[in-house]
Amino acid sequence: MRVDVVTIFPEYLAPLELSLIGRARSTGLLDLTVHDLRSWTTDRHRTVDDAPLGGGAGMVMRPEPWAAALDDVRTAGRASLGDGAVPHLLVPSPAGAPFTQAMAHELAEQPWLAFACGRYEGIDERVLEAAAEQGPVTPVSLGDYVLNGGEVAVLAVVEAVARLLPGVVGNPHSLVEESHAPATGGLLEAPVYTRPAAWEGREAPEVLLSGHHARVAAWRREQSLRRTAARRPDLLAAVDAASLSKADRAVLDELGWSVDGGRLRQRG
Ligand code: 6GU
Repeated sequence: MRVDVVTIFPEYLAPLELSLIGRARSTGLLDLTVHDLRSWTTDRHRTVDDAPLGGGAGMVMRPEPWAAALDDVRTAGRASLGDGAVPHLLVPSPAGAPFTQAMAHELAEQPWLAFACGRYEGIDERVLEAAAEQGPVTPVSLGDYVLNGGEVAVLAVVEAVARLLPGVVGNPHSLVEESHAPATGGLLEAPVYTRPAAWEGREAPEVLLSGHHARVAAWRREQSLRRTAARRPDLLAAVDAASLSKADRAVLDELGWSVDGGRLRQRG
């Protein structure tokens, strides 16, 4: 997969040289280039921003350097991926659609992603309009809170996507049962333990030492349901009730959840 990141803080992306993502880059699974937006400025002060039209607080990123940067990124990518190649442009923004594991799986199928990191109040909207005539553009948000710019979101999205590429994570089985994976049915993962079985007076759950695989699986399923009910009732409300066993329904009933029209609903 090819990835291009355009930012005014290239050093912010240095962590992408570490760990599994860094190794994926050095083994050629991930061809990632970070570009400094200021290379596409033409004035002596390398200006990238200006006051918002219509007034208001903060600054807005000017369209000219962005348009030139995205043009050059597209040209360079085509030289390496072929003339018909088009990047999927992701624009981190608190006003974007929430980034999800489902989106990570879709993006992991793409040959080429590009990220436009805004700072200040964001990028002039016409840059995104013009880019949308060249290929797909998706504004993405990490969640309902405000960061100073898109760089942290790029770190998160690149890591979430790249670890799904074949060969990036050593043991592909570890991708199967994690929280939000299709195999967990949209539930959170159960708590995990390792040795020692007794630590500072705290015992690990006895069932995990039993060697009884079916009992371990049933315990983990119950813990997933309890944890999801406590922490993410929104995820539980989205579960297809047809995927629930009798044992699942008994646990959920105890927690105050009933099946209603094929979905779960909290009583009271
Ligand atoms: Cl992607 N960008 C910014 N600036 N703030 C955010 C965000 C992104 N996601 C949540 N807050």
